[in-house]
Amino acid sequence: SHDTAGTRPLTLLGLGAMGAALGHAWLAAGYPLTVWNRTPGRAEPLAAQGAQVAGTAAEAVAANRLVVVCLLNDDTLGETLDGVDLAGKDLVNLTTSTPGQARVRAEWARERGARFLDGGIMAVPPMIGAPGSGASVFYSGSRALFDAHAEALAVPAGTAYVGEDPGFAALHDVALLSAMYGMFAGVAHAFALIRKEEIPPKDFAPLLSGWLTAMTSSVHQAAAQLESGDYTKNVVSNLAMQVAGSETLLGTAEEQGVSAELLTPYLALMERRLAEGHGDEDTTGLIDLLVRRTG
Ligand code: FVH
Repeated sequence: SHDTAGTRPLTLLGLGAMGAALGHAWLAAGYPLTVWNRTPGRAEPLAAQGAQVAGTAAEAVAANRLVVVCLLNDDTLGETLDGVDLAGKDLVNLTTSTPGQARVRAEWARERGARFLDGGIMAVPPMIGAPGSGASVFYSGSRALFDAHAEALAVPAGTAYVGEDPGFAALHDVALLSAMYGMFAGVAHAFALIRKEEIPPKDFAPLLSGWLTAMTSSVHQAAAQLESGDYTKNVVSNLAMQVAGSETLLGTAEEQGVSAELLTPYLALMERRLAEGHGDEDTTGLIDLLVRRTG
């Protein structure tokens, strides 16, 4: 039965940096754990903490209904579970994949008689099992599986169920990571601008961090505009003004001897949107320029 009782045993396949952190968290919380890793030596620290070490992936899967997999990539998962009996198993895939790979993997699991839940981990290993670290995992796929194992799944990190579509966890994960890289790009450019001056980076950092934090409200503004379809609603800094201002950004980069290569793609999109007659919007319309038309 798929009850929700306390510390039921589980299996973990993959003991890399992330898998090991997950394993330690479950053991520390008192969950009986069976583990397997291609390179057996990596199981030793977990064995010392009380984990059962299986000789093969098939043995590890056979040991428990709940099977968590955290391997390098989707191909690795396919190789590891090839020919393994998954009938009646609850398979939770914490291996990073694309949404498309997760959907195919969900169907693959269903054909083998397993329930499937995909997870996108928003954390690095030291954040796992550390309350207050901010670690979280997006889950999508079988709601029944998510509910049945809610307690165990909440041990390593906070959880958020984002939909029945098994691709949604990966999609949320990658969307957030992609936004993060946009922020990293801006941060790199900002530090490059001050690099040759007598401005200590450690004095500049709190100013930059505070500004980025203040600007996060733009996320909600964009969401509200996308929901309403009116990109001119509550506009504070319109596109015409921002494009005019971009000359100052480029001029400053030039003066400071800094390549503007991280900025120019975004500025070019702003110019395109303005040229299409949307000077009274802010930057939400750029999203429509990014989405490729199909058909
Ligand atoms: N570490 C991180 O910061 C990120 C945070 C967000 C989520 N990712 C994803 O988590 C998956 C696992 O990542 P990891 O950090 O544990 O990765 P590694 O330390 O490199 O461990 C890889 C494990 O995969 C096993 N493995 C690799 N190839 C094979 C194979 N052909 N057959 C069986 N197992 C394989 C490897 O085994 P071994 O090398 O020890 O024998 C490790 O167990 C990943 O999707 C991240 O994107 C982590």
